[in-house]
Amino acid sequence: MKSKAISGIVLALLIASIVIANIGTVLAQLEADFDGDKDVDIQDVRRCARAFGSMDHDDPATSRIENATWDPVVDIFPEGGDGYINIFDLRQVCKYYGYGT
Ligand SMILES: [Ca+2]
Ligand SMILES: [Ca+2]
Repeated sequence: MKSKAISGIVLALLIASIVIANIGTVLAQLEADFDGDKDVDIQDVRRCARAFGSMDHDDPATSRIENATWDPVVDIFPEGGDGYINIFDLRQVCKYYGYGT
């Protein structure tokens, strides 16, 4: 009787840990859904790729306008963004490609 109760508690803890782990994944996947259509598809990758190489500010020391294609929504890596759209942001979108389809 006591071992069944312990097994039940262990099973409940296991299920709770799986649910908690998946909540983090789902939130990350939703973060990569830039257009809010509940899936991460080529449109989301395209939006990130369009901003690739941009920064949240223009560097006056260069002739290039770094913030011309800046899109703050696609700055998802590291968490909270870093002011640069680079391969790590694009990788994050591609990591969740196919979610919701
Ligand atoms: Ca989408
Ligand atoms: Ca970034």
